Amino acid sequence: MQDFLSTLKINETNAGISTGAKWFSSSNNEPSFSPVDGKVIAFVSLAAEEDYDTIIQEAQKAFSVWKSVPAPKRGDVIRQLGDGFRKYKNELGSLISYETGKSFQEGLGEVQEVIDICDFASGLSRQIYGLTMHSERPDHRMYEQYHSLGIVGIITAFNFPAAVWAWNSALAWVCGDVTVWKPSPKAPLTAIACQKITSEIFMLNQVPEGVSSVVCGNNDIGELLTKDKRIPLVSATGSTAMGRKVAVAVAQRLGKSLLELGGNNAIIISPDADLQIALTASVFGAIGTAGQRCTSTRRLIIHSSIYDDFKQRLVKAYQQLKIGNPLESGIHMGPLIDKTAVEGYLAAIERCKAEGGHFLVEGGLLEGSGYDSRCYVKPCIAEVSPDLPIVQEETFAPILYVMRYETIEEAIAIQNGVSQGLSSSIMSLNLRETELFLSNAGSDCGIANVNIGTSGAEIGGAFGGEKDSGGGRESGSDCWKAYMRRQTNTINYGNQLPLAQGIKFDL
Ligand code: UN1
Repeated sequence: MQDFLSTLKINETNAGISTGAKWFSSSNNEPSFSPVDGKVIAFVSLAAEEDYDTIIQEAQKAFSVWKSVPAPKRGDVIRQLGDGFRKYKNELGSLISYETGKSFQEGLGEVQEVIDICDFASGLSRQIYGLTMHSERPDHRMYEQYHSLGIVGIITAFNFPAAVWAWNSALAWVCGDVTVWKPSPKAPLTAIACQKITSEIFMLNQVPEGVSSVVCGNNDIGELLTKDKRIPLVSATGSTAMGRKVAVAVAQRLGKSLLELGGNNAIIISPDADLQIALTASVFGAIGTAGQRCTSTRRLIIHSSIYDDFKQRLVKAYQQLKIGNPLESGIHMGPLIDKTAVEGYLAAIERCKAEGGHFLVEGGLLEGSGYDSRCYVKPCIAEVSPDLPIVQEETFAPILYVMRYETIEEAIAIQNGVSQGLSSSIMSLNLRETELFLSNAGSDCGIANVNIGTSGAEIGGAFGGEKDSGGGRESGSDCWKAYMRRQTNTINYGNQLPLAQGIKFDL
């Protein structure tokens, strides 16, 4: 047993259902495998339908208490929660790296993202502002205020097994909501560790049982969440295909959904780019988290005048990448999450070749000692025409497609010419190009960056995308509004009842 597991109170077999201090087990124990060495890290018991119902009932009870706690008091608990995550940063970063295969540096970065959103939410708890407006009627006052919504269902993916939960739950909690989290079955131990850290802080503050719940389970639990009328908001992260199902199920019962789905993110590299910045950003974007971020860079759109030069730099950089155990220092890229992901990666390479793509850096499985889990692959680069069918799809793997352009308008059209619209960037020191890229005629994505890559957003901004990327916005800015219900209040302090729109009605 690794030290970080015992510090995080992960046992050989773990209950996977919890309302806080209370943990419930079931007879259905499933292993969580590490893609790093292929070993079983620990077992987790999964929820059945009856367990799910117990959790929702507890959450409903908790909501009636938690919503009455003043927001700044709730914010103070979340401030302490940030400190809880600071205390376990190394251990949780190690677990994330071991359970998902992302580099230890990225594991630490993910815990930092949890800490940052706790700090943000704590400040937010004193800034839940509504507008006031002037009434058209004499002696009337109008304003709007935000009230708590209820239970927020959170469905997360394996690639950000802690941060995306925290973006949602930290905001939901300061807004007076309670959360029920269904983590990815590929990373349940990270969820259990996060819940244990949370319940340690919540218990110290007498936060009611049920404010933070975890329900480990398979798709059936996700389906229960989406169909459940008791859950006014479902926030789901995953593939576009999954998002479509969630959107339909939640809309059917007129619930609200917040969807953060796939991306097909591109970087435009202009002749006026700082090529060293462009190179580092492109390589980190393409191979960070082994290409398994929704913000991963999948396409490079390079100006023809620098195309050959930049290609050479890229190939050279790829030759220097260190792939291996992500917990060791100096490793750039670890394994893919599992063998199914490896199959998807290999199939995409074959399709790309069949469609006419030409590989500048070949892909394939890495074999030999240290790669025993059979989840380690070679990051690869293919030269393609932008309209190849495979290039329209998000393959969650380190496959980078490069293509050339002649005019900035053409580059923007290529960047926008896919069904997804999450993240985008331009590398250029030319103000005319960068402003065009950011203008209404520019990128159609939820995130548009200049001289930084497509991944690695800060929590302070709103995170999310357009089109097939789902349209949701999470984390910073005014995203908290999604977790509350807005109420407009009009108050008459006069001795008449004038009606709006000047309507006369006398009795
Ligand atoms: C995701 O891949 O689902 O911007 C989230 C980033 C991270 C979050 C990614 N801060 O790459």
